Amino acid sequence: MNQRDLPLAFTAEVAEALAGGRPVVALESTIITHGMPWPRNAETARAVEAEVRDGGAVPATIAVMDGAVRVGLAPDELDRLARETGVMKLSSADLAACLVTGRTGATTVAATMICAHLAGIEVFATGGIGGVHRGAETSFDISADLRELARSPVTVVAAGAKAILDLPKTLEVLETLGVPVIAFGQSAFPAFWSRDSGLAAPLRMDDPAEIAAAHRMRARLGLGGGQLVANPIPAEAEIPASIIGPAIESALAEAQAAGIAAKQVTPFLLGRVLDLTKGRSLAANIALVRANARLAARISVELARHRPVDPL
Ligand code: PSU
Ligand code: MN
Repeated sequence: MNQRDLPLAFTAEVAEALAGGRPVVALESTIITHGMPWPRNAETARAVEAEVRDGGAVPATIAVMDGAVRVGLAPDELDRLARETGVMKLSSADLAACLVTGRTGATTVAATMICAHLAGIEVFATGGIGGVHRGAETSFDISADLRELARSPVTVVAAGAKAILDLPKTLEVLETLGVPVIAFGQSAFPAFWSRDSGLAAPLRMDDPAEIAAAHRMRARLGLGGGQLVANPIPAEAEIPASIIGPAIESALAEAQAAGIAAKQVTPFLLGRVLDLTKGRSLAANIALVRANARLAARISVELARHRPVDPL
């Protein structure tokens, strides 16, 4: 497929970086529209972009606007997205419909992976991935993020998965799908607001160059799909289990009582945990997404130093 036939609209900065083989990091937009309240969402989006730049890479925040996948947003566009209400939350299933109807859409991890790959971007930073929800054995609520990790060859840097999910089941599904889950710099799988979920991560790496090399090795082996890099939240921003645990339990009980389902589940739980922790969860969320942007930039720098081997 010719990239010119795709509904992609690049900023000049991102297009030039990609053409020159320089490091680029994709960033998602659902965290802006559905994950954090205004105006902290806009401040965070700008801060995350600045972290990527400080790390020597070009940030490409991805969203759908005016019938195109925007790869990189100008500062005023980022602001508009952060303020706008009624933005669609786009997962794999919604992307095409949003493009043809001309609506504004924010990309989840799944949709951002699809767009990043089409745009030629190999690494992407976010807060936490979606996963297997608690009670999935009856609700069947399993995020499309997991299936996309198995399909799109993009390395995703996240702070693990949120403890609102069923983490053992999330790790099991990732293993079934053949997705490498690599804890960065420690052996435990991190749980978003806490550094240690109490579960061992399947793999551990301490060097961004190794993560980049594993990304390229997967391509050489013909393995589709990406890698999940689980980067623990900075220690100073961690929320103790005694505070986050009860907040999560209350949020889950409220969601169930209110009959919250499908796409509303994750935004509802994040919003309630924010209120119940009196904003502490938001400060943690901002710290971890910034840390993930820094690590993603380091990985993208390594990827740019080693261009892929041409296929025979
Ligand atoms: N993690 C956050 N904030 C978010 C999300 C994850 O800290 O807003 C979003 C991501 O975009 C992720 C999505 O892809 O939630 C998962 O939604 P669902 O569980 O409906 O697939
Ligand atoms: Mn879901």
